[in-house]
Amino acid sequence: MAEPRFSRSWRIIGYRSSMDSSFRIQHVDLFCVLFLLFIRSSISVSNEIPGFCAVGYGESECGPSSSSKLLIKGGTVVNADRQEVADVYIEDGIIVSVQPNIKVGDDVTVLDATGKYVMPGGIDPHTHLEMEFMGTETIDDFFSGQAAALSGGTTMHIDFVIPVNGSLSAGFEAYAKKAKKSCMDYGFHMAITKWDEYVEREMEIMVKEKGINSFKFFLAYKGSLMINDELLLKGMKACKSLGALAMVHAENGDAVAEGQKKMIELGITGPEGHVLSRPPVLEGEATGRAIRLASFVNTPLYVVHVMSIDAMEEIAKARKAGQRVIGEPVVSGLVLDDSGLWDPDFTIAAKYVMSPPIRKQGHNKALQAALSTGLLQLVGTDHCTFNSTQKALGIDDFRKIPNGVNGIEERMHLVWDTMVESGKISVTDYVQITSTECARIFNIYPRKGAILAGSDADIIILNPNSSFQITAETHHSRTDTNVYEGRRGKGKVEVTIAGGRVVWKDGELKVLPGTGR
Ligand code: URQ
Ligand code: ZN
Ligand code: ZN
Repeated sequence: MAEPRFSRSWRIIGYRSSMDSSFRIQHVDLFCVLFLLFIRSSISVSNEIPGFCAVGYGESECGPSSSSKLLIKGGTVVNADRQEVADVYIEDGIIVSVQPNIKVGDDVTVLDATGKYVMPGGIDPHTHLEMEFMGTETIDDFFSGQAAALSGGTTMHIDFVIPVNGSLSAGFEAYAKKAKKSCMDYGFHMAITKWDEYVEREMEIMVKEKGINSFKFFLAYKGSLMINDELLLKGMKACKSLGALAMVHAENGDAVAEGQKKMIELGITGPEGHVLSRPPVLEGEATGRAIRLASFVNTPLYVVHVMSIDAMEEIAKARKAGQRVIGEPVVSGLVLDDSGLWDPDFTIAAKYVMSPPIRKQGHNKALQAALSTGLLQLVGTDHCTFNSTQKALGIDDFRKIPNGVNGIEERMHLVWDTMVESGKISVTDYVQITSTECARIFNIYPRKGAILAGSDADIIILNPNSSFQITAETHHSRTDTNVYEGRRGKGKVEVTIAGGRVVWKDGELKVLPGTGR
């Protein structure tokens, strides 16, 4: 009987036979209650996020602060190329002026930033929100992942669209839908997982009509996302002709499969098998291969999540030879080592499983050094969160542990503490590697990545004399574990402004689904 599911008549008909009248009435009420709950739930997504409140800064009712006029007073304004003590005046989401002693009326909300740094909000070039992967879906969606980002001083991210059955447009539509609940600005890269006569045309449409200017090729994840060199060459040539940037996940997927088989045959099924099955040499081989093929095609190359000395040295060699290669370390590779993967407690060890794997002590220090001297150019997170239940899909076979770690909320703090507090880089370098360089590479500078008149008002106020502590208990991601659990450090992002609205202050998040562009 083809009646619409929620028509009253269907429901009553459905139950008349077995239920007494009072029950039916209850049923109707139950239906209204369910309907109201459904409406309410779309509003309450955000209530699952700790520290969230709908009351805007300096406002009484819900939502981000709507006072569109803001003055940030007396801070040290830092851009990638200079720093100065100056005020920043904002109207309607745009920076109007940056100069000392700006006078304003009393309809302007004033934030005191004396003794603190006023910097462009972080831009994370590498995230996976609401991504279907390895038989499950990342636990953070576009709302929770972005809310976590904002509470950590990141005001934009660039996510990876995965084609649907190889179709780029279908993939784009799916991700555009996911992103509707955004509470901060975002961009898209597109993965290429298959090649046929349509893909090249679709890449052109993505570049010319959909605002995508970068495409990612996976040389690992055999049987799912992995592509071969023939496709990589075709993809690089298409990127060259379209003026798009080729990005690569560089691990030798065939050798990884071999390594995995060997571990299982040795009876090693735990998370440590993950790191043992894909050693740094397999990352170095694939990075070198991709770099040489990019020079053969003569097109720039962006190497994502550089996790080892092996890969970093391939990039450094190519750059020294004048080749346009960009290297992106991620926070996990910069500050962690592989010791956690050997923890006897599966839940603890599995949270560190990502690819390429987090490496032995020493690789992280070398990546920090390469980043501080410009051999590597910007820092991402590869935020790709699966909670402990999802990770347990691989409880008896590490090949089934969904790969990915958190970081979108912790990046700005961990880079400040590890790289600035330690004196490895300056404050202007910090802005360069956490915001400006990403904006420049993906062609959104200076709208993004700068505190200049005319730029979007995506700004953070960082107090260098304060400190932070990371725990899954207090973080804003939806996952129940955190690979930086218990970590403390210097520097605290006290205020985050996104699109001219104060969305994070005094430990409170004020974000609304649908405000991100
Ligand atoms: O490889 C990636 O970048 C995705 C699938 C995230 N997972 C990971 O382990 N890096
Ligand atoms: Zn990857
Ligand atoms: Zn990734």
